[in-house]
Amino acid sequence: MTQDKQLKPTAQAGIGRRSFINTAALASLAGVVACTEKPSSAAAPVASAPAAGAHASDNVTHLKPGELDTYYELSSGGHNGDMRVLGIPSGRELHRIPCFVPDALVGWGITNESKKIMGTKPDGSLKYTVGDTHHIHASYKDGNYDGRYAWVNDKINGRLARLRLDYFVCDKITEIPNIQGFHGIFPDKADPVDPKINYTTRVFCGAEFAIPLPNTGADVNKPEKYHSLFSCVDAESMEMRWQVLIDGNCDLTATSYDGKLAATNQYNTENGVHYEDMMSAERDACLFFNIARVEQAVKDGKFKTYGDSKVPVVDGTHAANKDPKTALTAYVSVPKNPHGVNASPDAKYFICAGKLSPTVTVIELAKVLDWFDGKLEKLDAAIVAEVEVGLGPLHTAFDGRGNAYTTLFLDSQMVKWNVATAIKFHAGDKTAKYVVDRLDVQYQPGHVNASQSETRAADGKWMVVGCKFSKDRFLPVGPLHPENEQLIDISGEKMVLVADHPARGEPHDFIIFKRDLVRPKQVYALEDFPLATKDPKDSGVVRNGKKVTVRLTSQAPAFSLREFTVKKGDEVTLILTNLDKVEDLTHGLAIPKYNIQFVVNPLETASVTFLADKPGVFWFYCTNFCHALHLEMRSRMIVEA
Ligand code: RUQ
Ligand code: CUA
Ligand code: CA
Repeated sequence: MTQDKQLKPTAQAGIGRRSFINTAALASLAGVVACTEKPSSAAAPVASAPAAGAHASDNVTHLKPGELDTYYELSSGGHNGDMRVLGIPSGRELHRIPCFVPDALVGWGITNESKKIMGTKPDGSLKYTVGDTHHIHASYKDGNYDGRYAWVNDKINGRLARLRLDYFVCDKITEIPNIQGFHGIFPDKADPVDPKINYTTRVFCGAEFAIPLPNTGADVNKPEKYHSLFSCVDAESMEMRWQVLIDGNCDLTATSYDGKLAATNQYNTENGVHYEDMMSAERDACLFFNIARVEQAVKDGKFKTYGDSKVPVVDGTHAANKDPKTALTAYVSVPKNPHGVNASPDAKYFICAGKLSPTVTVIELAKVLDWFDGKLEKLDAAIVAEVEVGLGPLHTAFDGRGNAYTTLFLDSQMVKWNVATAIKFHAGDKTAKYVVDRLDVQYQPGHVNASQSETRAADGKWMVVGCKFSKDRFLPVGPLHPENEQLIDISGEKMVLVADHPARGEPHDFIIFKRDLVRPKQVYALEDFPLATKDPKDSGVVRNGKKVTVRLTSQAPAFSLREFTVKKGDEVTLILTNLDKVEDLTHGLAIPKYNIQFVVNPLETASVTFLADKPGVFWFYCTNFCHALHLEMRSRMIVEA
């Protein structure tokens, strides 16, 4: 096969009506979005012909009261800065997990414990109060989720948060040095050299925006100084391990099941500063990292550091990686401004979606490894299919039966296509019909995921499509519309739209997994909190100069102290332990005029520190409805003048 042939996108007969979107057409991307929206007459779900055999949705459109969902969905919350937990198939939102931004319900960003995780300035105030979560992925063992952790990125301030899936709380946040526009993340699924480590020990992070390194203000007008870094964070310690200096940028991230490869799609190989520059080339890249070699280079001391950061940075640029046998990176050419790179559950392929090209590119991982071993002459030969699917392909999900489902943002459609047939078609069999089905969605889908899609155990039951525009699908609520998360049954040949769920802006990525893969605990353990007050009799006020510590406990319907007294000007640390050990018996503590509110779950301890700067009587009270005497659950804080 000639290189030329491999690089030319091949078209499925009858659907290859449009090719690349050019700069002129994209001059107003907003305009493109507006005029491809379907009129509301097209809003009703397109009837799919009834498929042979039973569908997952046959009996479960709505769960009956008291019935539990069979899958969890962990979803990002976009510039809400939070993380969400939903039940699938009901689409009910069960929980929001605060991480990067303060949360009034639980007092995240108010308690000392949460502030320590979030990070503070020298004056004790929060370092950041905004976040933009996009990508969420969980830890793996043997190619499936192991229920230990999940991670989510903050694009605004370049942070990675970890969630413990035993308590569904954020326990660590790491700020990544020398990057901006932190976008894609993916945990590894195995170690590249030690086969005994068949679980996640690293999290890879892609930076979308290139910045001068170091970013001190000296090199703002020197384009050659602008770079982005691909970063690795230790899954357990959450410390930075290493970074790779690259040409172009990172966007989304994927990892192979054998731990040997990670990849990121690149839409700005041009290193453009303006969008016209970023879309000037006909092709960009899917950039592969040889993890074992990167880590060997770090071990061998072949790295630099930038600015104040001590994190080793190895050189992954084109210039430094010309010889495949020593290369740390491989730049696989893919069409114009790709978005999304997803690993197929058979562990063989990464699929890179075209975005500005109507194609998807299938890259065979064994061939990329062959290239690194010097056994494949042309890297482009790792591309085993590059086929047209429709306009604006963004993300791809899988059903475990060889089919892929790609969101078509501009066409407002899901396209179901068969990977093996697409490979046949690309190899020259023009009778191979790789497009299996199309389904209109409402409207402009971004992310998609299917049940267990990003594991070896993809089960092809449910798919959720995150539609960026909901338009006319819900009661109008003013200018800011909810998004439309659509539930689609993919258990049959045809996709069947089952339900619309509104979502507050703005979820991006999500994962859907079987409920028995996590074992959440619903009551804390007293011993887990060094500050816990185990006996209500130990409650009281301890003074140390101007620093005052108040210990108290809660047991419905009372706090252990009826009142406590401090002096104006004291720095007060209030430590509250909830001694109620019954599931669901959470108390809250709010202090009027002191801007304090937080909750303590069963057997949890939390603390707040504040300056008693206002004299008077302050009724602190329980905010979380806990008892018939919940309203009476209040005590006095007396601040003496
Ligand atoms: S990226 S659809 Cu973070 Cu696709 Cu949002
Ligand atoms: Cu305790 Cu309400
Ligand atoms: Ca580009």
